[in-house]
Amino acid sequence: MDTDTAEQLEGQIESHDLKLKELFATDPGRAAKMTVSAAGWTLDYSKNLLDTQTLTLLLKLAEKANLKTEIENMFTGKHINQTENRAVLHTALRSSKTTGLIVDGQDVYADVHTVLNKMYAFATRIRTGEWLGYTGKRIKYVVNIGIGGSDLGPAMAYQALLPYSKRTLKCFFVSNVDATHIAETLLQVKADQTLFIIASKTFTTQETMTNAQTARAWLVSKLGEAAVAKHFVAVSTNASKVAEFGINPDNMFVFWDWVGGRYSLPSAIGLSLVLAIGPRNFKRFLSGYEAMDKHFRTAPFKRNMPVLMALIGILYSNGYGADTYAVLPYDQYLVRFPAYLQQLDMESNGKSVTRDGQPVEYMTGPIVWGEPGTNGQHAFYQLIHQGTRLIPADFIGFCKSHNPIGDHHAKLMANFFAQTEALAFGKTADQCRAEGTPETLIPFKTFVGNHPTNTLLANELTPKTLGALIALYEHKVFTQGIIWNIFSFDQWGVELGKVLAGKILKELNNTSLPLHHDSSTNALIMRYRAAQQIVD
Ligand code: G6Q
Repeated sequence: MDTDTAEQLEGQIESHDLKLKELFATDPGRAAKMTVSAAGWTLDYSKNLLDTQTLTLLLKLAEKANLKTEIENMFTGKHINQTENRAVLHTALRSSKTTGLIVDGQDVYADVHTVLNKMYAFATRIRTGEWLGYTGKRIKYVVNIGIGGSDLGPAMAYQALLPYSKRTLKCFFVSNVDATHIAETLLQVKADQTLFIIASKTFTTQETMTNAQTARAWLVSKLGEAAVAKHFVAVSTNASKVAEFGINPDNMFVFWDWVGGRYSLPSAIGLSLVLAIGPRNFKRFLSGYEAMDKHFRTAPFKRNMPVLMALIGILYSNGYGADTYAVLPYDQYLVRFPAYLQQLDMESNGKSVTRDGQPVEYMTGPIVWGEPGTNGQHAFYQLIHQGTRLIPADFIGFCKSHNPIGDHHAKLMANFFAQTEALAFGKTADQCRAEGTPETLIPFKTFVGNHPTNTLLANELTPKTLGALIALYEHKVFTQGIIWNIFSFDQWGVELGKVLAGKILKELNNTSLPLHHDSSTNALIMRYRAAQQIVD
C-alpha cells in the first residue's frame, strides 16, 4: 500500500473527525451523490465516514497501486497468482463470449463453453428423467461431496436460489470429515434415487475423499458395485484420480488450474446448482456475474461499485483500525452468504507478506461475519450500536420477496432501513429527555450513532442478482489485495495444519508410535489415546 497516501489518509481522518449527522445536514444531495447502480444493484454508500477529501485520497491509493492495469492483467490471463504461477480467470467462466481468449495456448472461452454445454446436457437428462438410477428410478436426491471452495459456493447458492429450484430434486452438501455429516445425510436419501457429485479440484482432499469412499461403500452395500456408474459423477481437474476412484471419465466435468477454489462456483463446481435450478436459470446466474464483471472493468473508479466498497473497507481497516466488518443480508435465502464471504475474503486477503516477500506494515484482510436480519438484531446488534468497537456493516436487501405473505416483507424491510438510520444518526441525550427518560437512565439509552454502513439494494433475489452480488464481492476483495500489495489467490496458510494432521493421524491409529510434539500436544494426544481404551 502506498504509505505516503495512507499517512495522509490517517492525518485527514484525525483532523476532520467526520460526523454523519453533520455531513447529511450540510449537504441535502449527499445520498444522491453517493449512490451508484450496476448489474441490478444499487449501492448507497452515503452513510460512511467519507467526504470529498477522504475519497480523493482513497482513490489515490487505487491509482498508486496501478489498479487499472492490474484489473486488465487479471481479465486477460496474466499469471497474477505468482506463487503458484497461474492465471486467475474466473471472469472467463461467466463470459458469454465463446471464443477469443487464448491463455497459455488454451482457448479459454471455448473450453468453458464446452464444459458448460456438457453440464447443461447432463442436468437436462437428470431433470427430465432420461438419466435413471441403477434400478430404473428417477434421481430425487443430489449429494455434493466437497469442501471449502468445492462446497461453500454451491451450498450457499442452492439455498439462495431455492425458489428457482426443482423442488422434487433435493440437494445436500457434505463437507466435514466428521462422519456425522455424511451419516446424517445418508439417513435422508434413498440409494437408488441418489446422485453423488464428488467435487474436488485436486481429487486428493482428505475430507472429500473420505466422505466419497464412505458414500461409495454405502451405495455398494445397498445396490452392488455395478450401480456406481449411475450414481457417481465427478467435478475435478484430476482425470487420473477420478478414474482411479471408479468414475466413468464421461461423467467427469472438468475445470482448470486457473480457477481458484473459492472462485469456482460458476465453473463445473456449480453442477449441483445447475441440477437444482436448470440450465436456463444458471445462464441467468452467469449473466449477473458478467454484468458486474463488465462494470468493474469499465466504470471509472469513483462510480465503480466494487472499487468503492474496497476503498471504504480500506478506510475502516487502515484508517480507523476496524478489525471486522459485518455482512447482514435481510433475506433468509441468503443465510449461507456470510459463511461464503468468509472464505472469499479471509482466505484471499488473510496475508501478512507483500508481493515482494516482505512483512506488511499495515493491516490487511478483515474478519468477516454476519447473520441474516432480523435475527442478528436480537443478538449482536447491541454491540454494533452501543459497544466500544467500530464495526462497519453491509446491509443487503431486496424490494420484493419470494414469499409475499401478509406484511412480513414490509416489516423485514422496515427493520432494514431503520437499522442503518439508527446506526448513522443515533439518539441524543436531549431526545431521550424529551421522551421523559429519567436522568439516571439517559447514559444507557443514548446512542452516539456515527456507525458506518453500506446499503445494497436490488429488486429481487434472482439468479442474475445473486451472480452480480458474488462478483461484486470478488472484485472488492481483488481490489483490496492489489492496494495492500498482497497475493489474493493463493492460500499457503492452510497447509501447515494439513501436514501436522497427517502425522498425528498416524499417531492416533498406531498407539505404539512415540510422540515428539510439544508437551501440550503430546498430553492431549495421550488423553485421546487413553479414552479409546475405556469401555463404558
Ligand atoms: C479455495 C481453497 C480451498 C479448496 C478446498 C477443496 O480457494 O483452495 O478451499 O477449495 O481445499 O479443494 P479441492 O477442490 O481440491 O478438494
